Amino acid sequence: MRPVSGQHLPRPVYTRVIQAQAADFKWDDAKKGSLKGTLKFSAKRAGAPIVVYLLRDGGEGKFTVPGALEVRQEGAKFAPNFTVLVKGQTAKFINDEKKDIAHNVYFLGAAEGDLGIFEKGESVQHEFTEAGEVSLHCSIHKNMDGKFFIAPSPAFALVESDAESFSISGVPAGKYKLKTWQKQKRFKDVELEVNIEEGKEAGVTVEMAR
Ligand SMILES: [Cu+2]
Repeated sequence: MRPVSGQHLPRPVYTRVIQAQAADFKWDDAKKGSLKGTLKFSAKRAGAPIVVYLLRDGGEGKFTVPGALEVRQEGAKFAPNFTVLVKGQTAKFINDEKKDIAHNVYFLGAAEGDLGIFEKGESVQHEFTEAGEVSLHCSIHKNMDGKFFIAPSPAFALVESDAESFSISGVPAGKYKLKTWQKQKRFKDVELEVNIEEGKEAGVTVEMAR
């Protein structure tokens, strides 16, 4: 018997949507600069990535959304298991099992939804229209999970667990709030003002304290 999709949804985990204003500003037409930064930690890091992202004062404006991200499911594992998408980007979940194994995808967090059950060789997709943290689950395989961070714009850097420096290029000149998101929260999240100037590389040190 086919399991009924969404039957065992746990209570949603509360995760705020990142509020980003709408604006007519056009990213592609803007004069650009870049940002280079270093993360400094007051204690040992969790073995998990950190995302540094920028929120533009006055609104994010219109930017080109990257093409669909493909997520595979062979062996009842989401691959990639974690990644950063950009607001408006689509994730396509592909059931590429070799055997007749069905999968489901439902997600909780900034976006919540259930894409139903799909068989070997089938795929489902979803456009993530809000920014924030989203956890991925399968109603058939309890241990199958993954995570997305949906960035509010393309101005972000994924800092892997063994890295401390980052750079973000192609950022429209202007004032921003730099924020952090941690896959495993161990430090206080940071909010800093940064100013991106045309043709220049701004520098920032991000202090991550407990
Ligand atoms: Cu599954």
